[in-house]
Amino acid sequence: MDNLPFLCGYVALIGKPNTGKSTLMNALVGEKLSITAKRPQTTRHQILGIKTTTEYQCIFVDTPGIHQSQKKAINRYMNRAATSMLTDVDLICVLLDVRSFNGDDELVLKKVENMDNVLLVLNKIDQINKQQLLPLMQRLAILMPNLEIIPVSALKEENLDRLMSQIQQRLPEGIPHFPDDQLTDKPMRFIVAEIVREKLFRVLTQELPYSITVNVENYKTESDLVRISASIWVERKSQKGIIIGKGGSLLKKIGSEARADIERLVDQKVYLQLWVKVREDWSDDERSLAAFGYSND
Ligand SMILES: Nc1nc2c(ncn2[C@@H]2O[C@H](COP(=O)(O)OP(=O)(O)O)[C@@H](O)[C@H]2O)c(=O)[nH]1
Ligand SMILES: [Mg+2]
Repeated sequence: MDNLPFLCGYVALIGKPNTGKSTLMNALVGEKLSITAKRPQTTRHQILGIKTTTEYQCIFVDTPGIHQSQKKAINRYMNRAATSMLTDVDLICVLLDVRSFNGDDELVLKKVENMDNVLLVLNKIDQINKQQLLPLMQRLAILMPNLEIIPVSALKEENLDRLMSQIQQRLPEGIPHFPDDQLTDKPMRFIVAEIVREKLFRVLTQELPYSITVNVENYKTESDLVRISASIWVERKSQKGIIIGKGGSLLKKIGSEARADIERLVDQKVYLQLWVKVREDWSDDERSLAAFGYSND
């Protein structure tokens, strides 16, 4: 065993929005790094999730979803980002949602049809029974005859061992690119902002969340706790009121749910202070965002 070469490679998770890419990455890495939500396109940035064992280091690349509508600039940008990285990775896992296989998925499959380093991951099998699964597996086998198809449930963590061993078999030899305790390429400030953003997505039901930005102003590790303060930037005063809620109740809920997630992640007590601010002069804020840089920590 000891003489086996170490394996290290990049594995892209692609698929249309909502197929469970972020959920799967979190499940495989064992930590909540990438936010997930019922709404499509919650993942705005590309994020790495790193899983290191004694045998391999697998670097997952979670991407914003690929989808057909190219009308909006932001969608075009996300499509480009998701597509351009395909040639840089060692393996591509295409995620498909058993309940919603359609033309958008075929578009994604088209992108990888001439590549040989591809696995098909049929996700959300907890949502259907075996009789329903079989015809879909057969249809995919005809469509993509050379590809291994692995049915899983990212949410219920079913069949992930089999998926992981299929991935491992396809990783190239190589020395680890990251220290073995590093879970992501993003600094904690970034992850914290994402966690707060996820909570906002969950509690706010209207279009509002898309215009929200979260900025972590302070992140300080002290001997017995981590002290964090963050601002939630909105565009209008009325939105500020909605987020704060009656007597501050909603903001409190967002804060305590986010704190629980962050505590689990950093394995330490967390003191989280949240502010809601109206973004009246966006250009100034952008400057300050750049100043924070999302890059140190
Ligand atoms: N039932 C079920 N739901 C899942 C599964 N995987 C993901 N989901 C849900 O599908 C939604 C979208 O997941 P997400 O990971 O954000 O999708 P992404 O857009 O591809 O990153 C979320 O509500 C997840 O909880 C699964 O295996 N089973
Ligand atoms: Mg996602």
